[in-house]
Amino acid sequence: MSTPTLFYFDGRARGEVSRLLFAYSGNKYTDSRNPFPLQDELIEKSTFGKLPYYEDENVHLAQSVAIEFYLADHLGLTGSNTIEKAQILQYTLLPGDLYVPYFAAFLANDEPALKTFASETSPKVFKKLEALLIKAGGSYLVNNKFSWADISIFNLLDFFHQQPGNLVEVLQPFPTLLAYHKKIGSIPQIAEYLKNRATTVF
Ligand SMILES: N[C@@H](CCC(=O)N[C@@H](CS)C(=O)NCC(=O)O)C(=O)O
Repeated sequence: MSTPTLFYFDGRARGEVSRLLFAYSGNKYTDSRNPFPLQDELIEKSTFGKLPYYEDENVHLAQSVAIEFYLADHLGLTGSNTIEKAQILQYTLLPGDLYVPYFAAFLANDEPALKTFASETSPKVFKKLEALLIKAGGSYLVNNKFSWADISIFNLLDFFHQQPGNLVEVLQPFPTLLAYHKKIGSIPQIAEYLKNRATTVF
């Protein structure tokens, strides 16, 4: 059996939920971290010419959320009925909505846009998320069960903890989200992964 390979850049962003799912599972994989801009060989190989891209002996996949779904489904973390599955998916698609404006501003070093992101765009989302988590009981986002949604939203909160520019300040008015970030981050396999994770710029 060949080892699965996850191709991404040397950063967290759209690759990190898949890495966290591998860490949670304990399954072996090759964490292929590639330079930017993408080399022709990888543009050719990947489904749509972008990363992340995933390969194992059964499937070749693009799109971060599709790769996450594939990994999470093998772990039983994608819900047990249609409603749960759809609710989990709504959370796992949310980080991308914040990555788009964040990276547009971050990569352009656009200070005013970064300020708007930190003072308006992201707090609006976290206010909603905090209320949803409280309504769900404060521990897990969907039906009181640990799922892919929790790994994905944990990673979004963690992204805010890691990014420069004191982005973590955005989370301070949301104590339930902060406690949730701590709790999911202390799941033993996840805590072990985070302890050994190298620092990257995104
Ligand atoms: N919707 C896609 C977005 C893929 C994407 O835009 N990837 C970026 C990095 S996050 C990329 O490969 N950029 C390199 C390029 O466009 O050459 C996903 O979620 O995987």
